[in-house]
Amino acid sequence: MNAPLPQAALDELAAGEAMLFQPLRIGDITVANRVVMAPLTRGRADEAAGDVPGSAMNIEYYRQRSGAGLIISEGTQVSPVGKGYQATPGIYSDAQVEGWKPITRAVHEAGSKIVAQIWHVGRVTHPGLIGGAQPVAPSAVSPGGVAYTQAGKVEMPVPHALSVEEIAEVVEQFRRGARNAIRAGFDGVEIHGANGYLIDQFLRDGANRRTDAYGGSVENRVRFALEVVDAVVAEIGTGRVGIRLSPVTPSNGIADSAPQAVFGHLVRELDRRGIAFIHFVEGATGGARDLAGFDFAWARQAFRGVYIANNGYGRELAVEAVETGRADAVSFGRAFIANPDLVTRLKTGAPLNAPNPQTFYTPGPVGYIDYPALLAPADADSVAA
Ligand code: 8OZ
Repeated sequence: MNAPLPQAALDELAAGEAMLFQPLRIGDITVANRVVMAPLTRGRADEAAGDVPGSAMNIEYYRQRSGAGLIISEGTQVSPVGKGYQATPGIYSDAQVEGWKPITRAVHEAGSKIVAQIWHVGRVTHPGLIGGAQPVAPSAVSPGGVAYTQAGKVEMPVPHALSVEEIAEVVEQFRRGARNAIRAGFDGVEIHGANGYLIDQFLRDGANRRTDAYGGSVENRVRFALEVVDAVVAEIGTGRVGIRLSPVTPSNGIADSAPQAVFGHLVRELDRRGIAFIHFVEGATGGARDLAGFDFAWARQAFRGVYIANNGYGRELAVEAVETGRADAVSFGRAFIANPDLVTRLKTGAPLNAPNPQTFYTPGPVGYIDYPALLAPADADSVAA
């Protein structure tokens, strides 16, 4: 890999000229810059209407963040049972598709691109969030944490181990999610394969104790992920499909004895399929970057599609990562919550607003659409003119 750039060069590049701010082709999607808005659960869909997005404030939230070259939507469950948090939006009903349409339209009108993150939480939920149903997973192993339901904080129960027939149904739900995403005006999808949710549960031997074709060997544990990828690719084409992976995260009680082996095989198979991008959480999601267990530099070389890097990136590290070729693009999560105009701030070196974790998941506009931009777009135009 290339050596890091000297500080003076980084400063100069960060002043608007850096590769980070240059266009990129991500499969069939051309983006204006390499700053990606990471998927962010915000819990502000209309739950009473059936987990439907598209309120005026939902539209405004995404519109405000359209300076990102690419927006990855908050996780959208592919079925009612795939939901793990209050008021997360779905992508399985016609009402949800209609709800997403004004959001994707607003983002496109503002000159950005948006893919839907399609998501199934598997065992990371509670009957109180999924209409009384039992959560599902590869094996009957509890993640050992709590879920937040209308009734308050509750232990996540032991899930039902999916039968082979039921696995095929979940694959079809992901396929439908991808089809619906395109119907709703998204440019593509990101399959949520990270953070201890259903796909990750199949990948890891801590959660997957199966003895059939979906468990045991590395090839068997990767099978479900690839069946989902293949179904989604068959539905919308390789150039519009990416996946998010977190090979070493401990999120949501997930663990594996040998992540390099399982994610090594998966990355090679994804490369063979030619999907548009892999979005890597480097380290513990939202935490330490320096966890052992997976060689991200290897993955960068092994996968010929676009490498989107995530986790703990600031301006300097992001500029350096793209400039040296360690990544093609960099995603920002919490920084995008608090800075609707993050790209402008990164270009100019302006200070960033601090996110308020108290309002990450609360209903309503506070902490959602009221973070200040440096200049209102109209002001920015008049300054430029
Ligand atoms: C934080 C809170 C709720 C959900 C993830 C979808 O970790 C999430 C998530 C994060 O990927």
